[in-house]
Amino acid sequence: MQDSIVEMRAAVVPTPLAEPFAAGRWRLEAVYNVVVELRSASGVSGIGYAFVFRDADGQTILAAVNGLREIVLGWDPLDSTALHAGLRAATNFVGAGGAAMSAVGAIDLAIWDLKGRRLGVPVHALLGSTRTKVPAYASGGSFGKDLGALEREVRGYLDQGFTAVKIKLPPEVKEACRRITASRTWVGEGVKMLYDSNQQQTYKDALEIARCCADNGAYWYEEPFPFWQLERAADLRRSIRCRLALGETLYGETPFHDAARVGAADVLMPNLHKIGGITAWVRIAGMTGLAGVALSSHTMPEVSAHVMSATPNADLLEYLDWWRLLYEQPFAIEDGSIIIGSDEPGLGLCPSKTVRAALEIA
Ligand code: SMN
Ligand code: MG
Repeated sequence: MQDSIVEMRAAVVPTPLAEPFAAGRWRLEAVYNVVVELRSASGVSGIGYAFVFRDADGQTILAAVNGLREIVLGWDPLDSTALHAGLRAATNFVGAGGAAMSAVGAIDLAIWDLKGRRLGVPVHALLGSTRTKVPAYASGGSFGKDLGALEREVRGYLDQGFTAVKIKLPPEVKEACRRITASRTWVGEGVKMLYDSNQQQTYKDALEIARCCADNGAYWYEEPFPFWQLERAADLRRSIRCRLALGETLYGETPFHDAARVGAADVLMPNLHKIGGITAWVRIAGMTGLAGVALSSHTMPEVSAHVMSATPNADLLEYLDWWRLLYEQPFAIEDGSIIIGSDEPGLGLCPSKTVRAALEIA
């Protein structure tokens, strides 16, 4: 059974969005995926991913991944906990977050894919779950859209079978509340609505928006404040009636410990590559589960479906179709759930032609 990683390839793969997306300070036309492939002496390979909003940031993570090659090569992929610790130790001085942590995350994801393929088991089963249907919400609602276009988009999600939808809120309180009250009338009682301020609000404005969310039965209100203001989020959370979610730009494991400790959120939203991969997810899931906080994965739905399937304190998975171009057969949506629909072991995702060409593999 002993094995050894003998090769690492990585590349930045741009994936254009079907339409431009505006959220917080971002105006996006494409995302840039850093794809990492590891191959072991036994001939098995695994692929992991990170993504960013600019090609230049993708190149920075790519450099960080390549800088970790000397740690990764020669390691037994089944010895993934120690390898993760080795990667964390190697990046300690460059920083406990940012590109270095995303590099660790992408490599860790590749290791878990490789491990599953080596053992002939899907990653969700390695993590202790046989459930292949993971409840999800559709995420979109760019605030670059007028109300008519927003309504068409939201109704489109319902037509696809989603029963939960998240939209972005612009920073002006009146316009934010207009979108909250209007969207409630489009979807009816049975559909969960989620609203995201992307770290753009003052305390007083956030209070008002949260009140509007509560009055309209929102499922959660997301990220009113900059990511480091955990205590402030905890203060707000104590004085509002709707649930508060945050965490998509937190790196590594420790800020999730801090967030749970101060009571910053009802739902924490780790992003798999930013936290350092599946090894980190398992720790965060344990820690937040004990603290009574729910987890919802941020982006990368196909990969996240595996960890969400095996997380007892999981809330809804975030679904966006932005990653479909990376896979031969992206997972389908049925009745508002993402279906881990492959009998393949590991992450069950065959790389698309575009990814294979970028990595220069067959
Ligand atoms: C978001 C952030 C980054 C990329 C896509 C979407 C957003 C979310 O804040 O919560 O989905
Ligand atoms: Mg968000």
